[in-house]
Amino acid sequence: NKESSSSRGALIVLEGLDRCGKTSQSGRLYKYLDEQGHSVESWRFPDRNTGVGQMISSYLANKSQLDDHAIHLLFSANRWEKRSLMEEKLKSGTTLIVDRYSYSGVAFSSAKGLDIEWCKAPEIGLLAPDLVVYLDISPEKAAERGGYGDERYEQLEFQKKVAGSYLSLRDSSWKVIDATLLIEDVEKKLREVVLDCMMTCHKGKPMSQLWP
Ligand code: Z5A
Repeated sequence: NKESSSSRGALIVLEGLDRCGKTSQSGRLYKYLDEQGHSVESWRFPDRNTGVGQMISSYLANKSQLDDHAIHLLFSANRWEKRSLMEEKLKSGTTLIVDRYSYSGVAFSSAKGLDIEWCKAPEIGLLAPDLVVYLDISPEKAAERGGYGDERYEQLEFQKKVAGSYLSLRDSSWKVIDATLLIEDVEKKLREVVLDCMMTCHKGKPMSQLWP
């Protein structure tokens, strides 16, 4: 399961409920690392630019209907279609800041009632993040941030179930940051854990695969 490597980039994943601030923080972190001279890219899942991503986008906009299992597999396929590029980038020394990953896949589908082990299965073999940061906010507080749009899943009752799913997925390696702090304070805490993780990857921490 492990591969040896040297001086590689770090795979940083941001997770959390809708409106927790992932997009804002990814942007700020990217800008900071880039200005510091690091090789860094900002990614997000779903990646709506691929063929699979367009099917997902239409589903999220309620323009198409799909069986819960089928959409789960599409979200997973969307990560698989980026896997080799992801590995290439990391090996060449580029750090990737990824807004949502397999944990979103499992949290959202299991919140609909799908079996959690079934949900985890198609993710096996994807690259394991070097760091998962959970931006912690209650569903109620998140809903207050500008309200929800028209996309599927943007409803308080469903977000409460997603929060419960995330809780059962979290392990002690995750870094949890209070997402209700001032945006600059979240940013500061995020930088600290990310720089620390980048250092361990730079020193030769091996890459591994889901689920470790
Ligand atoms: N999904 C899935 O089911 N399966 C999968 O495998 C994957 C995803 C990968 C689309 O995701 C949906 O797909 C998502 C999960 C599901 N559904 N939901 N819910 P998406 O990534 O396209 O959408 P999103 O994650 O929900 O993104 P978002 O709405 O853009 O939220 P965000 O990125 O976490 O937050 P933000 O845009 O940075 O901030 C939201 C607002 O809060 C904004 O006005 C900010 O200015 C404000 N904000 C941010 N931080 C703060 C602080 N600290 N204080 C005050 N206000 C703040």
